[in-house]
Amino acid sequence: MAGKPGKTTRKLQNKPQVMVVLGSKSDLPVIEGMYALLDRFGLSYGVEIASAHRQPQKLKRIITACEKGGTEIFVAAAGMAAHLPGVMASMTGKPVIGIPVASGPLMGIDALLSIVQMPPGVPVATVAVGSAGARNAACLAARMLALKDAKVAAAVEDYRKELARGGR
Ligand code: RP5
Repeated sequence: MAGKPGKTTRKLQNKPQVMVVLGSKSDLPVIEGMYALLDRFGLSYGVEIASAHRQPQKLKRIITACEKGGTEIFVAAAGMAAHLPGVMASMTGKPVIGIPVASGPLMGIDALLSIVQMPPGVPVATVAVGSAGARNAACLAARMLALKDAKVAAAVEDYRKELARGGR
């Protein structure tokens, strides 16, 4: 299931259901909490690093390959003037979940506003700043896929019950 960062070709051949793209390798610590949740929900995933500003061609190649491979949901994490999720939403019709990262002197306010304030017609589902947002991105992706997959739906309900018992 797991697609740990740094093994691009293998992950893309694996046709991940959920593709996570980061604006920089410096964003990697923010998404660490996603892996266990995505595994728990039984979702295959890949992780790539592609800056919308510095590597737009690489970003386009990743999205094209993922769409051909059957990726259903894209997640993007970026900081500062975080255009990555919005640019990805312009390149695909699949759902895009954006995670604002608190990098730089504005501590994530810049990224939050950059990600949430999309123009009409090009949505990005924006979650909380930082690692809580990353975990919620995994939960939101699972809830979306649970609409058509009973196993994922059962895993989501199991997690909700655990939270209700006081789990975190
Ligand atoms: C954004 O700028 C990245 O997503 C990162 O959060 C921030 C700083 O990037 P680096 O200079 O660390 O590569 O594009």
